[in-house]
Amino acid sequence: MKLSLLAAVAAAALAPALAHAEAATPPAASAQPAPTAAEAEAFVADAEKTLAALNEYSQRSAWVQETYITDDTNWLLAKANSESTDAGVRFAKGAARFDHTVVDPVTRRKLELLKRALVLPASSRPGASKELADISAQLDTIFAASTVDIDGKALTINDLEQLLRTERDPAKTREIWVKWHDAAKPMRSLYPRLVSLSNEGARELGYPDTGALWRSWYDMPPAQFEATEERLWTQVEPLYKNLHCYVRAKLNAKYGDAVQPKTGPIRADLTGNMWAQSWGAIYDIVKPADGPGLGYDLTQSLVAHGYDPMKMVKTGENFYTAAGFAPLPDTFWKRSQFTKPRDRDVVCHASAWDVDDKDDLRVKMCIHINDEDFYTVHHELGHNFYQRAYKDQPTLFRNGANDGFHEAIGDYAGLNALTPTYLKQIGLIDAAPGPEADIPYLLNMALEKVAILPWALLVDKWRWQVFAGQTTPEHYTDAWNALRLKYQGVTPPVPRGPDTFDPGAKFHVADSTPYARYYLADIYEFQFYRAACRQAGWKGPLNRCSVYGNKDVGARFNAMLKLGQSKPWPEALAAFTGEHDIDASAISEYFAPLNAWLTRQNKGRACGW
Ligand code: X8Z
Ligand code: ZN
Repeated sequence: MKLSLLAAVAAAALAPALAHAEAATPPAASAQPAPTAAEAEAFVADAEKTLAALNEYSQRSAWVQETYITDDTNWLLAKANSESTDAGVRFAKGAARFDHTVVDPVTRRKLELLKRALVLPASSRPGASKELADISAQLDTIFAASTVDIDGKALTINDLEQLLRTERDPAKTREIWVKWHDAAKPMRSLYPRLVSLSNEGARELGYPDTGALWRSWYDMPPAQFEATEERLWTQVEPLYKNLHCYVRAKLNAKYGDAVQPKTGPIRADLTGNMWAQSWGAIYDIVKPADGPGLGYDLTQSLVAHGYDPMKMVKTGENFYTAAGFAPLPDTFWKRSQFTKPRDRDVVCHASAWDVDDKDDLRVKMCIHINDEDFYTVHHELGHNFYQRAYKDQPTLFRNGANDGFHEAIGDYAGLNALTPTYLKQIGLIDAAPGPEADIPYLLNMALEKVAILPWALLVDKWRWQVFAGQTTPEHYTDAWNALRLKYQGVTPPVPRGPDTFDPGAKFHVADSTPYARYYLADIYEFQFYRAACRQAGWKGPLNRCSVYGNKDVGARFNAMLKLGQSKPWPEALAAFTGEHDIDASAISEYFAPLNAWLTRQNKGRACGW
């Protein structure tokens, strides 16, 4: 989802009624009586009106900037974002004045949301928000507009990602990896200032640092959120280690000891992905040695069936309309960006927008006709259908139950849409393979859904350390690669020098988009999917379930979506699943047959790194 700085309204999840321990409340104004409930309500009404207008202005500025990057659009966006940040800080501080006022629960929730709404706050010192917005725009532009020379061609990250999917020469994958990571070097001198400006703002709002603010978005104390992430990791780590062990052995068999040793970490550039966060592109290398295999190649089917970007998006839309959702508005088709324009720099990283917070839904992608983007289309549209489902909520509740929910909606659709059952229903394959294809299918899914888990966990662990001052600028890349080694068990193809800024090679770091959301989403989506399949009365293996076309399930799903963030997320979760907590048992259940198979394959191997 695309969030403006202020769309804090968009980025934050709601916190419980009272401030958390980590978020200090400003000292009570000495002798003054607490403001009244009527004053609180008037304050909230003003905030909603003002923020809605500023948010729309920022979104429109961001749309123009991201689809046409120039000095001028950067300037316009930075100005809009700085004004939004100033207002966000003003309202966050204003909301804290009502900490001791007795108000109705809806007003209380809105006040709490306002206090933690910003992603990168700035202090109220004149010029602070503008400087922060300028730095943010510069970082974004370095990421989106940088090119590197590969065989005489100037390639952007969008091109490099495609290249890495299919390049199998390890000297070449190393070159691509190193050149792109080196392209982030100019960010190194900018990032410390972003950190200190944003921390200055966070402290003014009563948080120890920006990381503590980010951890306060989940309807629980920040420390409990960290513990929740760890609990989930304990649940899924053995599965990841099993997958890592198997994939490493396959890479070793293909490339030999000199390129990929039998033990130790996996060389990051060999995974078919710049960040080693999804490994689906190397399915051809790691597929089971015997057996019938997947039975089809989705990328080839899409090409063979004449899919173009428009058809990809129409197919994605159809998944949702078949569940009972209204079709996307005409403006979606007129205003979205589906392909990369030839003549200008744009941000290709996929995003979904709700420009006026009502009906002006859009996606911005640079679609390639392949299985990955088939999935991503469903992912992005999930954001749009969520946005429309909660559009009648008051402004401050127009957001996901938490940011992980927002990411998980389209992923839930994607889990259904990738099943052979569904692909056959929409004519992309002639026949759905039988149970003999389950292991190849689950392996292919694990290369995406299991491989991403440690990565999705570590990106914000790194940022939390940086915001807390535990990692200083001289150690940015070292600390990053230490976390990559610890959680993912991957290593850069070459040692990285002190002038590098490897975290900046990832969109969400350059763009300051929080990342814990993807970790949560990877767990929630399987909870949603299992619940949907149970509702549909599915009795077979989870991986073969598709609820495509089931309007009863669609109606229950919509009931969760339309809550927006009006309720704490456990209530939204329970509305659809009957479960009240985030829990990795659904993802474990889904992959259980694969986990058993991997254990057999890994027999005799020394797993881990
Ligand atoms: O950024 C995204 C989406 C847009 S919200 C395409 N994702 C993460 C990434 O690309 O790193 C989806 C999966 C993780
Ligand atoms: Zn997303």
